[in-house]
Amino acid sequence: METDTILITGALGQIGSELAEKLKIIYGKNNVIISDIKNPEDVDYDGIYEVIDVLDSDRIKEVIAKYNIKTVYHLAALLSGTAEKNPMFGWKLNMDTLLTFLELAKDKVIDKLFWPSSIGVFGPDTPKDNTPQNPVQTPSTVYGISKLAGEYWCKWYKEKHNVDVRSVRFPGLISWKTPAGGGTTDYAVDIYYKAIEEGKYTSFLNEGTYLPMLYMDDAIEAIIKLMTTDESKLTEFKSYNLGGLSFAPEHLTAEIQKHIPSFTISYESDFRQAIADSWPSSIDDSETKQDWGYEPKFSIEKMTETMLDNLKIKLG
Ligand code: AKB
Repeated sequence: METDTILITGALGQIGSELAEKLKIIYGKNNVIISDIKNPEDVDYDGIYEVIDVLDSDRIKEVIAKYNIKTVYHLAALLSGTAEKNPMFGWKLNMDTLLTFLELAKDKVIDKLFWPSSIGVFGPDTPKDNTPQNPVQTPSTVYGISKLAGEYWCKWYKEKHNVDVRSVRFPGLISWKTPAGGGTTDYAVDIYYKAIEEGKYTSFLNEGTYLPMLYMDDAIEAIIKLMTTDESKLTEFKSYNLGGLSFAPEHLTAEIQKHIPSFTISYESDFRQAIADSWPSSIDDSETKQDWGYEPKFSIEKMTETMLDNLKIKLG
């Protein structure tokens, strides 16, 4: 595989921390530059770390020039819950920074960009079950509006300036290495921590709230597969649907109880219930499969086993 110098923004987050490790294996430690806003003294990472506030485009350009970066995975963003509480900052962070990287790609400073979209682009008027690639999209959150606008910007830069920007619509992502932060689907991560730490969990989403979800290993595989697919095979220039799992809190509870029989759940929904209610329950990703052969591997059973085994070690 050809060597590429890579920058990951928001790299200390849930996706970035796992993507960085995988990319280091593929491209080599010195070809993967990770960045985030934390001071280096507070970062435990085996590799090259740079402090970047993604709203500072001069700093981005400085780091890109320093390492001759050609590919960017731009992950820094505010998720649905946090953006809803801080709408103007959510819009600015999610939108301005995407445009910075699209402009850099247009000007040929970088060659390739990955940018995650989300099931947040769908809304209450979108068909809920097996949501297709291009249904009616009426997002009702700041996050969803920013992701939908971002998708159309990606398409515009591709069509007008032939920018190589690639994107997937992530569902809820479940992982144990780095906690999720600020999303509506976060309950599906928190529940595992609390199952081990306290043997019980109060869910901020109600029983019966089905959402599309994916285990992190499958999400990372999807990113890498999309980014290494021949550009000529890609036909969707906004963002690709990703299917995977679909479940409600009671299904995770039942799975956890197979390992921790005394585990209990209670329900106290908050403002995120309305967000979840506006999102799909399951996703149709047939166009994704057709274009670049994405195939997730983790079932709810395998995911639960992996989460509990690893968190037991991590949490001591
Ligand atoms: C969120 O809940 O905001 C994210 C997402 C589905 O994009 N996990």
